[in-house]
Amino acid sequence: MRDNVFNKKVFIKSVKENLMTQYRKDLSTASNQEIFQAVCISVKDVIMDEWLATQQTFAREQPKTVYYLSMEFLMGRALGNILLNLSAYDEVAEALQELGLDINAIEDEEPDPALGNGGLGRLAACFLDSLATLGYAACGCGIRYRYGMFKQQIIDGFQIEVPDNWLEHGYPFELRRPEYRYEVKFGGHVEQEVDENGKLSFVQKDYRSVWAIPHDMPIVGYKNNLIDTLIIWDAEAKEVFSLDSFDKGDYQKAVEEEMLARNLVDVLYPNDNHVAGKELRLKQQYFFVSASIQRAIERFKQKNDNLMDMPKKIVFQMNDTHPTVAVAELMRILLDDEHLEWDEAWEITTHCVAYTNHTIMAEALEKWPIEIFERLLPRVYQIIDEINRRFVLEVQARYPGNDEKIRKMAILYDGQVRMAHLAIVAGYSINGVAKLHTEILKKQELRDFYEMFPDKFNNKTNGITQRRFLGHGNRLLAKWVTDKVGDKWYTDLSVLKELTDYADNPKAQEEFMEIKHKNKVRLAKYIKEHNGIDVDTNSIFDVQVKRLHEYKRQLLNILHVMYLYNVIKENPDVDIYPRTFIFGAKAAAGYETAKKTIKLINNVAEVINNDSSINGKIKVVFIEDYKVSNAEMIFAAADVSEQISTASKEASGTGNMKFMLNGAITLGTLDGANVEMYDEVGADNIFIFGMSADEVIEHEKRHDYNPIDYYNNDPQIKKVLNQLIDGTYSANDRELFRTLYNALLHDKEADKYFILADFRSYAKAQQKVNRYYQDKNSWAKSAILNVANAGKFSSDRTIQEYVDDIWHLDKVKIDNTG
Ligand code: 26Y
Repeated sequence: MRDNVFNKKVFIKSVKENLMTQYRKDLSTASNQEIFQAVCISVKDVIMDEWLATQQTFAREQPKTVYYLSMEFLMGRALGNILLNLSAYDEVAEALQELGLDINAIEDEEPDPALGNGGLGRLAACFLDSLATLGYAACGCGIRYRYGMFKQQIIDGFQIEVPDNWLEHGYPFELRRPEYRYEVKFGGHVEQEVDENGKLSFVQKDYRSVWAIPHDMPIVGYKNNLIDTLIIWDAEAKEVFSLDSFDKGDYQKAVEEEMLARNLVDVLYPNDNHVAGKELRLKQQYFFVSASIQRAIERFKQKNDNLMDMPKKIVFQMNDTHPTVAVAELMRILLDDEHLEWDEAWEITTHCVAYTNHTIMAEALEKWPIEIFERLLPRVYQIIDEINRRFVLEVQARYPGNDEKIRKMAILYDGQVRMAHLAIVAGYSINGVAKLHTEILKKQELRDFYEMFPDKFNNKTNGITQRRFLGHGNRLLAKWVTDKVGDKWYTDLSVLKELTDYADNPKAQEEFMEIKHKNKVRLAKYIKEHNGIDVDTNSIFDVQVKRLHEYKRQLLNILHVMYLYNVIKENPDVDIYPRTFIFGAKAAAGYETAKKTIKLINNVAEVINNDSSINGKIKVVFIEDYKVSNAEMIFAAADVSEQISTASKEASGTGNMKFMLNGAITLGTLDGANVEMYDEVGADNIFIFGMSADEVIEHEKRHDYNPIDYYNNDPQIKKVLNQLIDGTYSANDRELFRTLYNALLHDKEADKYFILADFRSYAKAQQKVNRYYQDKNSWAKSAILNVANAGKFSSDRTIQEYVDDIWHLDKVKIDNTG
């Protein structure tokens, strides 16, 4: 079947037919968007067959299934990735070429499904790719936001947020399945009833409810005929609203339900690592979690009659605390709908749910006011109250008379529900996302819990899918790698180690740098088209792309650029190899400091790029609307990867791994997964600078850091900081960047992220980069060694560890003969 459709001739015919049936057009009149849709329909044909075969195999073999519960799935475009995983990319590219079409232009017609903010959402997407490829039964569960992550426009240097209407033209790969809907209830109150057996039961009354309608997205495994499913839930009103068919009470209710359904899944909250505490977000959480759990239990019951067997067949992995209400919802269904005893329900729940922590940043820890929780989810709240009551008894038994422990560990405290505590108490596994991060969790943030439940804690260092971020994003390097070591790396990234043999080989080095250059030309073209800036493709491409956050320290990077510019101005003959500093970052809409940093980067770019006296030695580019699709191209073109977070703050990072895989050399702190990258690649092939996590934590404990000292004692630092408020980068407006200046020197927690403390060490590392790049062979060798040692950072490795240590899934083989 598959061979047939992707036979060039057959494929072309099928695309033409689709154009005719869908649009009554032929190739000469169809737009690229219409051709894109037509191509997708042809591809979908193949997918449908394999998808069905997979689901039939699952139904027959009943493998244990992981339900990956996540508020975010940052999928990126599907078409190219699906073609790659079906091993049809080249055929389709050639077929399109015969029609005079460039496959890249057709791929560009697909909107990025951006149902996520950043790292956590993209990790979920990589995990699904690996789960399908490794042959496991997995179901991603999330929300079908009508508007995903906003599109970013830069106007006059400022970030402007534009709604992301990704469903505008319809999304070709989703399948709406209204027949599998579930009801989700909000509000009202709980009444106790005695049933016919004299048993007490709890019933939610006077609630408002909506339908959760699943939309399935295919997750295509790499060349294994297996297709897993990502379910994204849409909300619909229960009744079609009609003005005259209700009495007064019903009318009110119908209006409320209509409004509830309409707003519920409207938009993704664009906050990364920062809680806004909006009630609607809690509604979103409960909505998709309740629907997903109802679905999992119903599927389980179709083939099993003993609920106590659930942990053998189902695991719910909670992607951070966002879906943690799952704990109470599972309990509620088991208690109220399935009529189990508390102890039975708790036994099942605590063997079915597991929790991944992605951050230690205090402002990202989810706490909900009890008042909201109780009003919105009255029965669920009762259950949390009971879980808390029992847990507090346990703590008291373990630490008699120690009220401090209860204050620190209770789930309900100070009028709030602490979601992480609920996740930890109920979860049978708690994992961090890089070694350093997990150690910090155990020793600092979650120390009390680690002491009480040491066996629950484990590390799962993050990973990325090589299929998208090398196979699709960097076709030239992918081919080079395959020429050198074969194509096994697509499913076993550890074979990249064999590239080590080529690191010293001058011919291989030259080929490698040639490929890097071509990728730089491709990015330069994109920059020219989008920014109107000419960049020197022989300059060092020094890249920092990630969400904008103070702890990620984009400010350190741009302050260093300002410093370099001063150095060049003062000493025009200074040895500086041409460098292009490339930034890409979205700031949360309400995050003022972050937005100011974007403005600063753009203003610095404006001044430096237009100063002909520096002969184009340095340039600064801010790439608008950083997203998965342009990220793939950016990683491929990078020479230097900036991973410069304050040590201890970046739980793992995953962009760092994508750069490494594409042969960029990391300039970074010993934070998150950088530590493990350092271990893999060795000190000679990575530029490390700055304070260690222990040092940072010590200073934070002692409150003894004083950035003013750096300002007073280092004239070059002083000069750069003064330039924030002397109008150099603000057309003489001395106020524009004063908040940034004050944040570094005068605010209560001045320079909270130790930018000035790390500045000199960073500048020194940058100087090393400058020198090292001029030794072309050494640079090429190090770059190749980065690729060669990136094997550990495949999400296939990560997923296999989750399977072995936490999920215990069964491997499934899909027979494609039928
Ligand atoms: C608003 C709120 C509760 C919230 C929303 C999004 C809190 C956190 C987030 C997102 C967090 C996130 O993306 N964390 C990142 O997870 C990556 C994958 O594990 C890590 O690599 C990265 O270091 C971490 O910042």
